[in-house]
Amino acid sequence: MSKVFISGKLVDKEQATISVFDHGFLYGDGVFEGIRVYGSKVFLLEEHIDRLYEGAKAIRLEIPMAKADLIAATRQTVAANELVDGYVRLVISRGAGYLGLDPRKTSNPQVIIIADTITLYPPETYQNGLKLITASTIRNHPQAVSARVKSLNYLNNIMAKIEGADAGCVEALMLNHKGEVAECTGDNIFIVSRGVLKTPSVDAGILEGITRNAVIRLAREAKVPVAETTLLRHDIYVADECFLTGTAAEVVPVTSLDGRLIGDGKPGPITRDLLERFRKLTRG
Ligand code: PXG
Repeated sequence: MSKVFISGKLVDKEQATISVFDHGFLYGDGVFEGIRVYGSKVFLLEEHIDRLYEGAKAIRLEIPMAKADLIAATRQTVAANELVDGYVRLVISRGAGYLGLDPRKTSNPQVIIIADTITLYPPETYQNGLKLITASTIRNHPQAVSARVKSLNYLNNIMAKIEGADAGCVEALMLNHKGEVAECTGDNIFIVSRGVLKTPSVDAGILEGITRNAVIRLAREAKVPVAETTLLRHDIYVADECFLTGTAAEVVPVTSLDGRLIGDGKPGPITRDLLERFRKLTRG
């Protein structure tokens, strides 16, 4: 029986319910995190918790728990579910109010922690790479709610995901309001060009991925030069290598974009090395 943390305690998942008046449900008013569990340990938990609190602050939502208590509750939920390798979802929603936008009329922000198994890409994907298309739906405009907030409103990304699925792709590239490369619907993007690892900077209007940052650290350890820089689709078309990073995907090679093969159409050496290093980091 799986246990969910809600209202300050662990309950059976059937008992883990929220109000239909919760503004997380009515308006997507809240923030979330998705975190991996490897060998019973919650991976980079503090970084995820920091991002969650920063996002909540940006949307003026006060998480009704101290960081240390939320960290402890996350570990407790993983342990109660005897999760060895899996996924933890933290959801903070504004709480129940009335049928109107005003968050001041809500009370009881909800803190929910779900520990579950995770569906991964099949091993072939890591050997052969993914095909991508560019979605027409752009990433959140930076002058709307920042893409750095992992908010409960993912509609732009969901629309882009559908565009990808229509084209037979499991991920899709999203551009920003200037037409620059931002990221994929649930993953950050990197290319390798003449030996340099490049990825859009946070200013491009992206989620600052925890996996992205871990991979940048691994690349620096491997003495691969890293540049956080503006990328255009053309840069990806002519790149030597391309890969995505994310909590679920880890490091996944990309071998074509909009029908253009990237490099020789096979996962490249720097991609494979970083994938290997990431696996060592997470699996010891
Ligand atoms: N960009 C976006 C838009 C994301 O939502 C990432 C990049 C990668 O960030 P991390 O911190 O995971 O390296 C994400 C991650 C899931 C799932 O269950 C993952 C994400 C969002 C929704 C679902 O796989 N986001």
